[in-house]
Amino acid sequence: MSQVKTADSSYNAGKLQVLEGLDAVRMRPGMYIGTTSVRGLHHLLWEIVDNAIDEALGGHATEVAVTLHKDGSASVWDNGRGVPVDEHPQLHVSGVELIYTRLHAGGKFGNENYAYSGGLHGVGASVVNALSKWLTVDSFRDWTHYQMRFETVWDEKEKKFHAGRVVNGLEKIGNTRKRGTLVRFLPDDTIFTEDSRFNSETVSRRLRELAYLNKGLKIVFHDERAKDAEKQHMEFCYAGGIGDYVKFLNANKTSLHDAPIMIEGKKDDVICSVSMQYTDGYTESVFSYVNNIPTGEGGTHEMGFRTAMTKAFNDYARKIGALKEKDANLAGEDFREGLTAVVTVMVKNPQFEGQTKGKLGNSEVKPAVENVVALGLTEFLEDLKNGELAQRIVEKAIKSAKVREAARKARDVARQRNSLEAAPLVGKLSACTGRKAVENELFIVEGDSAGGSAKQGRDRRFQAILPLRGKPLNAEKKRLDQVLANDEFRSIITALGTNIDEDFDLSSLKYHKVIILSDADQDGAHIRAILLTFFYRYMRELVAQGHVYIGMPPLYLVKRPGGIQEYAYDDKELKKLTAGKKNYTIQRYKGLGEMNPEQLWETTMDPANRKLMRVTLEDAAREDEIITILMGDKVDPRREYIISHAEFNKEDSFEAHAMTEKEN
Ligand code: TSJ
Repeated sequence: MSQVKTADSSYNAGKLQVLEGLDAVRMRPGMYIGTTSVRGLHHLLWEIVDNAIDEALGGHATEVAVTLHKDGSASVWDNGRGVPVDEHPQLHVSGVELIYTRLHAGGKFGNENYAYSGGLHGVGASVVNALSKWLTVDSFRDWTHYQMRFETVWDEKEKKFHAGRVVNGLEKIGNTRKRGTLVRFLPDDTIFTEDSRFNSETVSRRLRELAYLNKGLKIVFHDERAKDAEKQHMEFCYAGGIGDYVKFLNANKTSLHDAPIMIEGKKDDVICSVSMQYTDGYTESVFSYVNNIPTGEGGTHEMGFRTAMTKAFNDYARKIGALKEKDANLAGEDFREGLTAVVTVMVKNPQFEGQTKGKLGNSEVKPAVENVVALGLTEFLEDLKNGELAQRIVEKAIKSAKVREAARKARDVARQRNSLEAAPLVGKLSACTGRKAVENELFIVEGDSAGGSAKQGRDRRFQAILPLRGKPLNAEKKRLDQVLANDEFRSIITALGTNIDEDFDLSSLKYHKVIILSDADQDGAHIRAILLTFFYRYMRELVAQGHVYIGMPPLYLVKRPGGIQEYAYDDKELKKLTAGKKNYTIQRYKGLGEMNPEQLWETTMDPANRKLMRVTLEDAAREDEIITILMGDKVDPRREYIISHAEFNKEDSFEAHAMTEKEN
């Protein structure tokens, strides 16, 4: 393997520092990419993809392609200008070398065209280089194909790795008629020890999302590892941008109008696009983004959007006489009943706040978005050809206000009677004896029989069991009053002690771990999705503060001679357990009910042995989105989706982060 050149004129103190900078990334990868779990692994890919998308955003590229290769590497290509290859006047190294070896260097800095680049993933290509075994860059520029290669090399003298060193300096490979940049890298599996393989589902989902967010951009995805031809090659390109996105989200629902309401504008350096489509349902689904990054916790852009919507619709309602002078204004939520919307903004120097950094904090964005949306929406409503739709939305809102008022009254009565505390829990919840909420755990268990096993197997000092009989109803199609009327949800609300929605109070939480235990089959996945959607919609803080977990029962029991029994939680573990062994039998667990109380305790409930996945707000939001897509009026696509996504215990599906108890 080649060595790093020393003692030439370009080798100066500054450069040495730079290289040690990359080594530092390997010492503390978490500081740069947050985590070395699969999530951090994907951050590497998003960083590179972001750079290609930036080239398109700047108007220089029309196509981006991502390939997952069989050797575990990934490559990203765009048909833009090609990364600059000329030498930096002071540093005497090429632009390419600068981008990959200097922390925080790159085209994005000090360049107006790149002012809106992503703030969250923007760790720099150099970080990707530092955390890869090797990385290659091909630049097709000025009719010439240039190439450069970096490797993380072992230093025998110093007994350590040097991150991302140049092994092949910038070379002219030949002539070309192509333009663009191709970057390929192999994530270092000694860094990403948990899992160093890219997840096809995660990657394709995000690429599809990026295609919706960047109107007209063609994004191609190749997964050379996939067996299924259908999954090997996908193309995403949406001429309607986020308008197509809301149509996709509403595909299984009955929408009130065909063409989404589109609003676009720029105010004070904030570029803002909104698409809205109403359905005949009751729930509101607003998906927001800042510089192409999802903001699951909302923030100032969503606030501006809501304020503007409320104002524009109320003004319009008065103008057409639906609201009289004496009438109070309608509430914002009344105009959002049945609404699916996508709000996306481009912001300079975005500040991300909140637990998961999923909330936009920039205060200047609210008035800017408010201005753009109020103007655009008013224009839409006052356009005579939209009059009929506008009238229907106002009527729907007036109806919603009436129902809401009735529900509030009913709730007040219910609260006075304290009925939430009473009936549904009798004979259902098996409470624990301990009184310390911080230590206590509530297992929400699918089915009475598994509930019975859990009840017998648990440590009653701190573990409470709430069995669910059948499925709780899907919160998606229901109004709050209907959700409150459902016994399964009522018992969960009562057991947790927090109340819900506007009245939610985290400080009254009686169990700091809320653990969903469902079967590893379709029904189980469905129940889990419904529960997560419920928590996401009505107890969001519970998820945001990390109180919600998914219990992981083992999938297999391996028995060997001599009475040896071992459990495997996924196929990978099963392979490990049986590798090189003869004389064993495998029992596959289909449901929790197949385990006796001792087995359930040992494998799934005992904090010393069990596996839990902590649910992030992102995970819950994804379930919510899936439910939004699925729980429409049409049945077949829904079934198909559930079936293809239900095997959550397989490595490459549900992506909450598996953690053992110790890591928490
Ligand atoms: F991440 C990355 F940096 F490695 C990367 C960059 C990865 C990929 C897939 C693409 C890119 C990239 C960078 N694509 N296109 C560019 N463009 C530039 O860096 C560029 C090109 C021309 C000029 C110019 O002023 O002529 C300026 C820049 C910044």
